[in-house]
Amino acid sequence: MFRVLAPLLLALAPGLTAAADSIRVYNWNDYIAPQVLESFTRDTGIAVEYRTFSSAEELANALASGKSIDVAVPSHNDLPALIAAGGIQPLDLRLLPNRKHLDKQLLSKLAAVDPQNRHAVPYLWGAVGLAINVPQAEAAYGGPLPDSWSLLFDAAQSARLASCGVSVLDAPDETLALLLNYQGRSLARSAPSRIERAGNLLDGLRPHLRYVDSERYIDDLSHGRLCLAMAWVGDALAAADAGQPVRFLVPEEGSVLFIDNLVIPASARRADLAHRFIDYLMQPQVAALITAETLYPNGNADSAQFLDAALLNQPGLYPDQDTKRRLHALEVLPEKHAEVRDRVWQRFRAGG
Ligand code: N2P
Repeated sequence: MFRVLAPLLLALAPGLTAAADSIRVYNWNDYIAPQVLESFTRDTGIAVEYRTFSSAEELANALASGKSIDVAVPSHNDLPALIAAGGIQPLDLRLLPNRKHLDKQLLSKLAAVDPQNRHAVPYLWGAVGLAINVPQAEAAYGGPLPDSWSLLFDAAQSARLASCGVSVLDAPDETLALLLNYQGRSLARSAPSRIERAGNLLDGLRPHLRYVDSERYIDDLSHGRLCLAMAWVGDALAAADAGQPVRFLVPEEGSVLFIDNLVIPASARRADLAHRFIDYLMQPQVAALITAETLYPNGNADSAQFLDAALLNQPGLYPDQDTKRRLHALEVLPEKHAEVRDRVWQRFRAGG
């Protein structure tokens, strides 16, 4: 269950304290600055057992497994179900003085999925888009590329790109929302039969895809092994930073935004220390460091002063006005549709 990808067990020197304070943190892959974990342990004496996941499903399974987790990072659209199931604890705001640095607008948006912001504080957020290795993709496509999700969702177009490598995130809510939006519809308002048909369309694309995965693509994009990937913004920008001619595109049909949040699961053994960790991450300088390292925007209004101008103005990182108009927060899928979504997705991911 716990994939130990970047196992940073930052234990205190044995013997320093009899029962060392430690917390278990479960975060998305490539979603922190490792030096922040080190400085937290140095400053507080609290060790962090840090593990990562790469899909909402993996996090949901871990939370349902009963294994104790002190801090987790669910996306906003999964908060209502988690709260309803009693999967996460209300936060003690008195233990989170750095909460004052958070972006008020973002908090009020989040209140729609977490009434009064009782359970979650925003961590990082961002857009879903297409990461395109332009020279490779144009060569395979045979000319200039349309600024459209058709590159992926139109089977004739993705077939032309298959030779240089196409991938899709292991993210059913995002993918289905984008496909239905491309078809002029909305996932949240679609009947199960329409979700089923969307799944059939995805199955038809499957032969053109290298894989459905949210982690492998980061390295592959950074090494020129994929020319088109449905991507989360920071992962795409990381490939550009690695020197590849990769562009992050929010296509003309628009796209979805996610807001990922720090929460304390019901299974936490050390809610007290979890609050300290969450508060630590909300220091503006720490938030800035995390954004600089991950290339994801943060929810910390006071961190901007600690960000390099070059980073603040990096195209794509903080979406410009025009792009913002085309972005909408991922909608919450009605609980009764989760079953059809999961069935359709498992089939697609496995190979159509
Ligand atoms: C970064 C993970 C992004 C999280 N690799 C999307 N919710």
